[in-house]
Amino acid sequence: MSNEKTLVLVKPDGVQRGLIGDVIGRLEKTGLKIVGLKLIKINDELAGKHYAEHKEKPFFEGLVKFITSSPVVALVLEGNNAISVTRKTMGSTNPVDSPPGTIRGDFAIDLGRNIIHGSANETDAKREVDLFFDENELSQYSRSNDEWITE
Ligand code: D4T
Repeated sequence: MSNEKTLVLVKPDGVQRGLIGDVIGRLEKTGLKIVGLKLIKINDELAGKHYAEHKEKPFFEGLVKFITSSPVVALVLEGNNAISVTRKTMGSTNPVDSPPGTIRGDFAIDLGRNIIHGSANETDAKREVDLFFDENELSQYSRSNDEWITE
């Protein structure tokens, strides 16, 4: 689909390691527009909802413990193919399989400490944006250079 919104989290490891600026900077430079942004502490309830698909997995408990262990930065990015562009910029789930130049490839070495989350598809993106942001926390605006980013 052309114009999309996607949810990104700079996970606790990214926040603790001082990588918020690097991560957001890389995503910003793609041309995607930041339409929502906040620092929040995820509680068990929100973690359970966000990772509902992994409830039965052996790593679920560790995942919830990790994602609730420190604040995260949540952001909503908007633009043409925002979901796939963000996933490409992030790299693979396992940093070991992420090439240099991707966020995970450059900043991470462990599957359970992979710095960033990005929505996997349109259905997840809608659900996750709604889960983390109220409608009034999202901004609609145009940028003076939009015509130099999207034809
Ligand atoms: P997230 O959701 O964090 O963006 O990651 P992905 O979308 O790329 O990957 P995922 O949903 O399959 O995994 C969610 C989260 O769980 C961690 N994880 C995953 C883990 O700790 N052990 C595992 O074996 C797997 C598969 C990493 C990301």
